[in-house]
Amino acid sequence: MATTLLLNSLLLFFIIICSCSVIHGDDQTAAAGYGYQLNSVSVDPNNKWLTAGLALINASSVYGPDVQNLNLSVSFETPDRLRIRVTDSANQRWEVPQDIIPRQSQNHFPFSYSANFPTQTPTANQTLSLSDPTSDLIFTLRNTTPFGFTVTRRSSGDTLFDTTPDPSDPSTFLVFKEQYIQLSSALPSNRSSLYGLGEHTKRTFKLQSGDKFTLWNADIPSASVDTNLYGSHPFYVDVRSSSEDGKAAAGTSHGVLLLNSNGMDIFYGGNRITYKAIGGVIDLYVFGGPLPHTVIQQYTELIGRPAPMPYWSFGFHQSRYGYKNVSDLEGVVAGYAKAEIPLEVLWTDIDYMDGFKDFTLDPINFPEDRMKLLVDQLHTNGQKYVVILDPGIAVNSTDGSYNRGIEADIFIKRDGAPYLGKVWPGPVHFPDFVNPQTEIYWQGEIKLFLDILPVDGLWIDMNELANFMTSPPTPNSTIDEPPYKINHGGNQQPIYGRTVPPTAIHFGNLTEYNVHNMYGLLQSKATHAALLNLTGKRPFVLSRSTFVSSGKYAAHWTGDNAASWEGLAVSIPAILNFGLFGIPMVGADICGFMGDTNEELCGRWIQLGAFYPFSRDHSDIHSNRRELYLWDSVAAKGKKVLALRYRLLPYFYTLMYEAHKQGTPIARPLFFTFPQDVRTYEINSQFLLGKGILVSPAVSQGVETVDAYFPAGNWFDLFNYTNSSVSSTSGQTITLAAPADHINVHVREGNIIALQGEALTTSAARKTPFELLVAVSKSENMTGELFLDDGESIEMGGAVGSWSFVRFFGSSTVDNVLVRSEVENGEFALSQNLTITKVTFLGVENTSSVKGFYLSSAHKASLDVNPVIKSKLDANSGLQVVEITQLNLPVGKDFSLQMK
Ligand code: MIG
Repeated sequence: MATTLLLNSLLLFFIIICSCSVIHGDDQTAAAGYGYQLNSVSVDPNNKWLTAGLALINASSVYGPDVQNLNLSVSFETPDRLRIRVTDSANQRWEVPQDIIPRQSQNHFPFSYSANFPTQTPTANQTLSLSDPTSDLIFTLRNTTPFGFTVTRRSSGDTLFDTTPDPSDPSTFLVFKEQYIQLSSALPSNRSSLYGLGEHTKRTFKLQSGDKFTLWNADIPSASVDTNLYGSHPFYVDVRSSSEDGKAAAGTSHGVLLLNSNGMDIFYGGNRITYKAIGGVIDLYVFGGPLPHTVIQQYTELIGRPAPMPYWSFGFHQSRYGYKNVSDLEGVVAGYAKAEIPLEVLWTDIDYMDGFKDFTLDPINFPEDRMKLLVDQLHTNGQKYVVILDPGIAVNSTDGSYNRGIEADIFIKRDGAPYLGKVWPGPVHFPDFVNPQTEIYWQGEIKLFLDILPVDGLWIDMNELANFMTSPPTPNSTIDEPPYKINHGGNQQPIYGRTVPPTAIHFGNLTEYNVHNMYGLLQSKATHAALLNLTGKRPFVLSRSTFVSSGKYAAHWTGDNAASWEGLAVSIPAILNFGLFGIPMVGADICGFMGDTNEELCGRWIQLGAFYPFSRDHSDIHSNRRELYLWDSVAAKGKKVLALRYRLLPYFYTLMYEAHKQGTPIARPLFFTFPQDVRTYEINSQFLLGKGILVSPAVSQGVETVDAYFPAGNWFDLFNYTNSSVSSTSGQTITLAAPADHINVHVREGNIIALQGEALTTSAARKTPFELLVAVSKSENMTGELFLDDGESIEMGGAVGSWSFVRFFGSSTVDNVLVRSEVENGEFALSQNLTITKVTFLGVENTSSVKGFYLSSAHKASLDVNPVIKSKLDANSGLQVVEITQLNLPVGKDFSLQMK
C-alpha cells in the first residue's frame, strides 16, 4: 500500500500517499466489498494531466482474476472534451489503436484544481476538482470507499456522469478484471433522456429504463428487436430536461463514448447506466455540448467526420436478392422507365457471382459481355450500378483471388493456418483487414474486377464477420469462452458461434476477441481507399457492419428488416441513431426485406423511404417482388414522393456537406432544432431533414390520419403550398389527414430552401432551374444554405473553384419581405449557368397586398424577362402564397430581393 504507482516521479510536483486508515475508515461494508481505493494522486507540472493510482480493495472470485493496481488519467483534450482513462498500471492491455481509429493527437488544455486536496493528506470523502477555465466540464475525483469520480457541468452544477459507488451495492462499483470491466454511473432518471447505443432495433428512439444493449457484431437480422446486430456504437447523447437547480435550459446535452472494441453489455436502468465489457480498458470521453448538435460535432471531431457521398447516391436505388439474370435486371430498368419513376441506381446481390465467389461473374446468367452492355447502357441513361461483395474468399486453388491471398499471406489465422470458415461459396478464408498488406490485396482484386465491369460503388455485406458454421472453441480457453457471458443473440450465445472464433489471430498477433467488432470498419476503410485510388472519384461504399468512425468511409443500411408494419415503424429510430453515430447516409430496405410485402405497406414505405438519407428498395430471394412499378398504387405514390425528393436533392446534398464538415446528421430528431421543447424527446415516428423539414409518416395499417407533433411555429405542406399548413402556437399534437396517397412533409417558418425541378435521374434534375422557397417568419430571421459542386470529386468543399456555397437570409415585416444571398466562391455556380427562376414566399400576411418587388441594383442587368407575380390565399392559415416567376437570378451572384 505504501508504494505509489506513478509512472514518472520526476514529473511530479506532488505525491500523495494515502494511508490505509484514511481509505478504509470505519466503513465495514466497503471492506467486505470490491472496488478500488485511491492510492496516490499527481498532476503534471503543466496542469495538463491528472494521474491517480488505484488499488484493489478486495479480490472477488467471479468473472476471473482482478487487476490489482490501476492507473487513472484525466485530461481535457479540448475545452469540450474530457477524457478519462483507467488502465492496468502493471500491464499493457488491448485498446483501440490509433492506426485503426486515428484520433486527434493529445493537445491538452491546462486545467486548474481545487487547492486543498493535493497539498495535504486527503481525508475520507474529500474531493479534488479539475476544470479548464474555458470549459463547462468539471472532473471531480472523490476519495470515497470505494473510489469514484464525477463529471459535472460548471454553468448549472448538473451532474453528468457519476461513478460514486453506493457502498451497499457492489453492482455500482468499479470492477477491473482481466476479462471483465464494470463501470457504472448514476443518472437523474426524471431529467435525463438518453439516445444512441447500438446497433439495435428498438421500438422507441429514447432509451427506456430496463433496456439492455449487447455489443458484439453479428449476422442477426434487424427484424429481431432488442438484440445485438451488425454494428457496435458505445456512444450516447444525454438530453436533460432541466438541471439540478433548474437553471440550465431544457435541452442542455452532453455525449459519452466508451471507446472500447470488446464485447460488452450495457444496462440502462433509468437512474443508472452500467457497462460490462469483456476486455480492453476504460477510455471514456465526455463531450460537453451543450446542445444536441454540438455534441455530435464534438463526437465526430474525435472519431472523424462522415465521408462525403456522391450526388447520385441521393437518387433512388433498386435492389433485390434473387434477380435471375441480365434480362431480369434489364426488365427492372425498363419497368422504372416505363412507369416514369426515377431510378438512379440498379443493384445486384450475390446472384451475379459465379458460385458466389467474389470478383467473378456467373457465365450463364450474368455473362461478361451482357453485363458490360448493361453497365454501359445504365451509364448512357445517367444511371449507376452497384454490386455486392462478401469478405470470404472461396478456398479453391484454381482461383486467382484465392491464390493471390495465400501468396500475400493476408488471411485471418487460427492455429498457424488460414482460418477456414464457410459462407455462400462454401469453404472460405477471410482477409485480415488489420494487415496493411490486405488493403493492397483488396485493391488489386477490386481493380481486376473494375477492369471487367466499371461499377459505381460497392456494397459490403456479411462483414460482422458472418460465418455459416461454428468452429469448436479452443479447449479451456477463456478467450473463446470468457468467464462473463455477454448477452449475445439475446440468450447468452457463445461468442465463438457463427463467426471467426475469438482465438483466431490477426496481423500483429491481435486476437479476433479484441478486433472482432472492428472488422466491418476495417473492410469499409480498405474498400473506400481502393475505390478512391482506382477511380479518382468520391467512393460510394455501403457496409452492413459498422463501428465507431465507420462514417468516415461508408454508408449503412439497417440490414435484414421485416416487411411488416413494425419493420416500417422501427426504421425511424434506427436511422436517427446512425445520425448520432456519425453515419448520416443511412436507410432501411424500402418495402421491407424479410417476408412478403403488400401493396399498402409498400406504399406507406416508399412514402417514408423517399425521405431516408439513403433511399433503396431491397428484398429477400424468398419473398415476393417489390419494385415500385409492380402495383399501380405504389407506382403512383412512388412518383409523387420521389418527385419531391428529387426537387429536394440540393437540400439533401447541402445537408451532406454540413454532415461532412460538422458531423450534423441529415435526418435528425426534432430536439436537434427544438432542444427546449421537452415534448420532442419522446417522439419515435417523426424526424427532421436538416433543421426545418418535418416528415410525419403514417406507419400503421389502415390509418387515414396521423397524430403529428409540431413544435411552435407556422409549418407549410411541401406537397401543396396552399393547403394543410399548420400553425402551432406553443407546440402541439395535430391530427393530420394522411390519405393513402399522401405523406405529411412540412417546412417550418424561417427556412429558405433551394429546390430544383423533378426528373428521372439526378443528373437531369441538376440541369433544371432553381426555385427558392421562402417560409416567411415574422418573428425570426430566415436562413438557408446551398452547397454546389460536381457531385463526385473526392473532396467536398476542397479546392476553391470547384464548389460554391450560398447563404440565404431573409426578414419580414407586415408589408415587406426581404430575401438576399451571400455567395462564397461563386465561380463554380456561374460556370454551370445555374439560375433561380422562381421565388415562392409561403406565409405572407394577407393584409399585405404585394405591389411589386425590387431587385438590388447590382443585378438588375440579369433580369432579362419580366417577372410575374401571383398570389394565392392559403385557405388553412389565411396567409398568402406569393410566387414570383420568370426570374433569371444567377445562383453564383449575391442578390437581394424585396417584396412590398
Ligand atoms: O445471408 O446477399 O443483409 O441484404 O440480400 C444473407 C444476400 C446475405 C444479407 C444482407 C442482404 C442480402 C443477403 N445477405
